[in-house]
Amino acid sequence: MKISVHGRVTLYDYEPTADDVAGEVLRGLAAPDKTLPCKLFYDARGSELFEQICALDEYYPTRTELGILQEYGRQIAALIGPRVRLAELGSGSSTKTRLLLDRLADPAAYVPIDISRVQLLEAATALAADYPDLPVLAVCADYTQPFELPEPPTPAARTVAFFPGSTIGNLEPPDAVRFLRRVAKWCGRGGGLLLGVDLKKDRAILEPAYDDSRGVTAAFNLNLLERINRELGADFQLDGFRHRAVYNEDRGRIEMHLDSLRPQTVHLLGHDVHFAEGETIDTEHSYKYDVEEFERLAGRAGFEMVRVWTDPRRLFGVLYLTVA
Ligand code: AVJ
Repeated sequence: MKISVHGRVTLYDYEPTADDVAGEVLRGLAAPDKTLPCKLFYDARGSELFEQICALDEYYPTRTELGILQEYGRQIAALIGPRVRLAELGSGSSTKTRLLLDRLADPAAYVPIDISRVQLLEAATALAADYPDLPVLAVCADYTQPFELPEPPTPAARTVAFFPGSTIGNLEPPDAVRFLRRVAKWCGRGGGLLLGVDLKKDRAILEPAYDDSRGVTAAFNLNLLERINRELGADFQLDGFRHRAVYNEDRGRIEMHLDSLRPQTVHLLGHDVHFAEGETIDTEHSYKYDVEEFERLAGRAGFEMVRVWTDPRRLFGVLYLTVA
């Protein structure tokens, strides 16, 4: 891990190497059912496309969660309490964080954690400029891998993890439990977790959110192949694949795919990867939960539900949990 200082931001760098990325890509494409890890969406271009997704009419989660944080921000800040070390998992543009920071009493530090180094530094330096008294300790990491949470310059009263956007839905439920156990360890007794979760709903709302009319989500999905071409020297032909999103109601998840439109062979790091016509790469699962269902899952990781806030249409939930 490397530590560097960028203005008022200290960066703790655990960025995955090109070798880590290559290993995961090769493993995913060698499997009988081809997959690619969704965390690879977020290179500089992918992060930009994701910001565009968040602004789409069809993509309700971002604006719904922002509305909840706005409406109940004072209650949330009161539950979190003074002198918090606020660690945000997958901080992206840090837009939602500002709603919290504006209401928190004397926060001890903000610890944004993100896999996209470019976006992390940009967001963290902008935020540090707007909150001159707040220590900003940025961590570039794949947060599903081990890393240490930096200590604030003056001790915090408690640690609260902020995990918005329903990103927890990207993990398979058993992995989500394992991951939340690690979060519980970081936070310790008396610590908390403020988490956004996308709720189960009709597929007529879900599917357009992941297959928008302007094709931004399709571009976001296809950028994965472009990135692999760019970073690993592969030769994916982008017009040979098509974006598809379906709601798998039995498993309670949106599944995003890239379908091969013809038989083709892709060359990648000395390997030939064959695709039959219609063969698919599974690129993302986005699990949807009922509040009770999520409460049980979090309970298995040692969290106790304190409060739930939702929007009037019950599209999205913001949950506050503490370490039991
Ligand atoms: C980043 C996990 C919140 O699953 O809704 C958006 C990613 N993928 N459109 C989601 C995503 C396609 C998103 N999360």
